[in-house]
Amino acid sequence: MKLYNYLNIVIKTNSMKTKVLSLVSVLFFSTMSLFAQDKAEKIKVYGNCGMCETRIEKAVNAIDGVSAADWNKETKMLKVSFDESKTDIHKVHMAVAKVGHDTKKYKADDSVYNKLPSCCLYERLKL
Ligand SMILES: [Cu+2]
Repeated sequence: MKLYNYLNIVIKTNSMKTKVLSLVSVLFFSTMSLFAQDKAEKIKVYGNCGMCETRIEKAVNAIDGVSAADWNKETKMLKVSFDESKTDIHKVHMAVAKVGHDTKKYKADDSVYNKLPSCCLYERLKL
């Protein structure tokens, strides 16, 4: 009888442990998936008009790992979401500079800037 009681307790404890373990793993994996969500950042990108918006967003969206890019011509702020395991914010800076738009980190080549349509010739940063 004593042995039966003992076994009964062991079995109950074990099923409790299993429940706690599965709860812990559920919490763990949901936390992991939160971390796996894309990182969102905002950077200033110099530009003027709707054409600039198209050019900037196209360049940023072309980066592998970028899921969203939105540039606002009023605020000059670019909102970008990306997978941190695939790319980083430096690549975003470089991509917009490459198509003629200065950021605070990278300046576009004069040759690229000079080829922009006249409506896009924003006032350049003195870098
Ligand atoms: Cu423009």
